[in-house]
Amino acid sequence: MTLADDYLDLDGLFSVEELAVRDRVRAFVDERIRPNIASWYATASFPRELVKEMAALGLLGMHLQGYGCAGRSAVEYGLAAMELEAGDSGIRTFVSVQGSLAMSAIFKFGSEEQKQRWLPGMAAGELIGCFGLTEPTAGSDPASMATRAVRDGDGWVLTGAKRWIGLASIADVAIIWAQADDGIRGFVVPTASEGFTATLIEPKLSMRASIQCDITLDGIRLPVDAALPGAAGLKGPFSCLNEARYGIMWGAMGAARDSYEAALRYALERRQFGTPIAAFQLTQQKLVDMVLEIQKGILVALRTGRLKDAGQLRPEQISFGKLNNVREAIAICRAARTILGGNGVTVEHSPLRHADNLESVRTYEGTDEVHTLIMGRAITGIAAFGGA
Ligand code: TGC
Repeated sequence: MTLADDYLDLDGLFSVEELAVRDRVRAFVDERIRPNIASWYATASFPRELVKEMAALGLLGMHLQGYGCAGRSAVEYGLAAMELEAGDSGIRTFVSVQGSLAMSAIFKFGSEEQKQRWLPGMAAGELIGCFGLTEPTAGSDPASMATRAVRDGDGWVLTGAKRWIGLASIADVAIIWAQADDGIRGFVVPTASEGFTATLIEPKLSMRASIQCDITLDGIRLPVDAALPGAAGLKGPFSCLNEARYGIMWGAMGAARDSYEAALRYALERRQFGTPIAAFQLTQQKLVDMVLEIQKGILVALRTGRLKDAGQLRPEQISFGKLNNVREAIAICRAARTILGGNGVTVEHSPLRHADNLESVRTYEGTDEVHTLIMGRAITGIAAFGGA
């Protein structure tokens, strides 16, 4: 490691085992994602063939215990997310939706039968899950969701629509959050159920190597035991969002690091005015600003991860990391693109792809504004989320 790679020797803060997990995922990204990502992005293709390979690496439900999951620590999961997103946000999103959202919902709130039915297959990459919370008219404010769950005889009937749902068109199972008479509940919905339709949202200018869908739920009939017995109210989905938001704060630093490295390589090779552009003071300032924010962002993620592993992490602390790290990562990727000049707008170079992906990342799992206001509420005691 050189100062260019790890200025403050942050590697010294991780255990040998944590670094081994990171290096395994880094090698996978180098071998399987980097050579192909430009083509997947250009053609808007999600590389489904990688799912079983990621499962074999223990990346699906990585931080969950039992049911075929790897039972890794929060810090190890974070390091894996960082490496995956150095490849592409869309690939890290797959792991987040599958593990942090869909599997976490079943793990945290499911019956033993639901866990046995779904989790081992999901950990093995044989079954894919999605997580339906956001709706066409309920994004930042999921409390206003219109999807309804009505008791009918000895079962449930689900009616409504969801939007921006990752993986829905290839999913075997959907965790659907719906308003019931007694509040918001979660349901485990096989996607083969009559009345379930997932439609790809395309074309997109972001997350092109990833799948996001509209879902319609047209009077889906479910048995009574399709409800997640442990979830009552918004606390259920929000607890799953905590897991995904946590992974994002690490992942964003992976995209930032990859952009910085691309810019540094280019700046050392590219000559203008008779000298490498790395010799220009303005270029050095950009590179130094990137190093400052990447190293600080990793420290934020690591502190958050250690708190999570100690069982002491509060949701508003996750907002700190998600807000800061994604915001800084976008700025870094855009600055990296400027060093690449005109060449930086081609798909051959990663920084603009990362920056475009991060527009989605800064929006899903709580926008910059939502996380700002979660922090504002935490420090003032006053909720300022909405109008009258
Ligand atoms: P609020 O009154 O604050 O809370 C309601 C209940 O939830 C509890 N709670 C939490 N519990 C665990 N973790 C958290 N982070 C929690 N935040 C709140 C809270 O204690 C309360 O419990 P109880 O027992 O008192 O009822 O609810 P609010 O409606 O006022 O919240 C406001 C706000 C803005 C913070 C919240 O609505 C919010 O976080 N909005 C952003 C929603 C969001 O992130 N959406 C993205 C969804 S991602 C998705 O659907 C797909 S993207 C991934 C993909 O598929 O690709």
